[in-house]
Amino acid sequence: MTVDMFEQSLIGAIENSAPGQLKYLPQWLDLKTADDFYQQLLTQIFWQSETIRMYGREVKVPRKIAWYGDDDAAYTYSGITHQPKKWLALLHQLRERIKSDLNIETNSVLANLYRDGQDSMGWHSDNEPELGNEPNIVSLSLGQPRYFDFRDINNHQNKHRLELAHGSLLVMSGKFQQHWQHQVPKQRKVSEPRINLTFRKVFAN
Ligand SMILES: O=C(O)CCC(=O)C(=O)O
Ligand SMILES: [Mn+2]
Repeated sequence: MTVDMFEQSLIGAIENSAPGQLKYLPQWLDLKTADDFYQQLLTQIFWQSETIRMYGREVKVPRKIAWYGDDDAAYTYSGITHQPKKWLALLHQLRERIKSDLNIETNSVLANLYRDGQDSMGWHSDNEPELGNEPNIVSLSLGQPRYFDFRDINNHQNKHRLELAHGSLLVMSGKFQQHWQHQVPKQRKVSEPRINLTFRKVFAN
C-alpha cells in the first residue's frame, strides 16, 4: 500500500502490507471554513434514519444518512436502491473543489451523521459493482474527530487506527477496497456529532 501524510510509524507498517492507496490531508479546510460548513450541513442536509434487513431482521442503521448527486448516480447497497437528491449548493461546491485540488471526478456523495459516540459504521469495503474496480472514495470529516480503523481483509491482525480531524480529507484509492476493510467504531466518551461526506463516482448500471 502507498500512503501519504501519515505518521512515520504507521507508514512503515502499512507500506509493507496489502495493496491499496491512502492519502490523508489533515487540514484540507481551514478551521473557520470547516466550522462554517459543519453548521450549514448539519441543518441543510435532509438527514434520514434508515433500516436495513440483516439476517432476515429489520435493523436500524446507527447513524443518519443522505444521498446527493447527479440524476443518473443511483446506488444500491444492502439491497436498497438509493435515488440521489439534487445537489445542495455547498455539496456541489465541495465536489468541484475535489476535482480541482485532487483531479478526482465524482458524481455523488453519501452523507453520514454520527450523532454521538453510540453511532458508528461496521466493518466493510466500498466494493459495490457500480463503483467500478478501483474506486476513488474521497471522505471529508467535519465536527467531532472520530477513529477510523482499517484492516487487511486476509489478515485481521493487520489493523490500524487513524483519527479523522475536523476539516480533514481521507482519500481511499487503487486496490484499497479490494484488500482492506474499514470501520468507524463506537466511542463511549464521545457526545458531539460528526458529519462525514464520502464523495464517489457511481457508474450507471
Ligand atoms: O465516516 C467515515 O469516516 C467512513 C464512512 C464510510 O466508510 C462510508 O460511508 O462508506
Ligand atoms: Mn466506507
